[in-house]
Amino acid sequence: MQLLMDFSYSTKTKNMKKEIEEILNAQIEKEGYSSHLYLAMASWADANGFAGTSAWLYTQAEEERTHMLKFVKYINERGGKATIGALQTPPAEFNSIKEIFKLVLEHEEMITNSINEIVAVCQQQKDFTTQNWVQWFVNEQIEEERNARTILDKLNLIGDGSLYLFDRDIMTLRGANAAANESAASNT
Ligand code: OFO
Repeated sequence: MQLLMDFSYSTKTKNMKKEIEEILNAQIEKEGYSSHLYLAMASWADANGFAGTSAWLYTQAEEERTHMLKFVKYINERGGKATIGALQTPPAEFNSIKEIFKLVLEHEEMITNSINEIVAVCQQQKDFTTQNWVQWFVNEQIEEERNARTILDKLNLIGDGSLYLFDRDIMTLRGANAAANESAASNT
């Protein structure tokens, strides 16, 4: 009796080169860690009474999870094999809201470099389909960095002042930046 199912009948063609599969799988881990990191920050902000900031970070953590899923689904759709590994433990303690957003910006700059590296590997490997697909992330990173910089600008303006209004209004920045991005896109 055959106990194991035979998956060799898969109709998917292997359209993905090893180099592309590897770098996209590495990005799954990075997007997963982004989600984890922002969740840890959200939890810290929540526990310290920053309801608005935690809402922003919880939403961001969800967004990062959808980014990770996009990579998982794309790799499998193109006949590659997406792998899900263990994630590094993010920090549990932060010194301030400003420190959190400095870390967010640094992290997003690292992700931007990582996405650019994917584009470079696509060009080397002449995988123009993946290069075209990953363009969504190239644009997304412009927004991610802009969001973090806008928030840091607000925090610099506040200086040592009260964070009450910042925490109350932070979610409106998400909408404002989305509108700015849309208008920038429609002008190109
Ligand atoms: Fe997935 O864009 Fe942030 O990390």
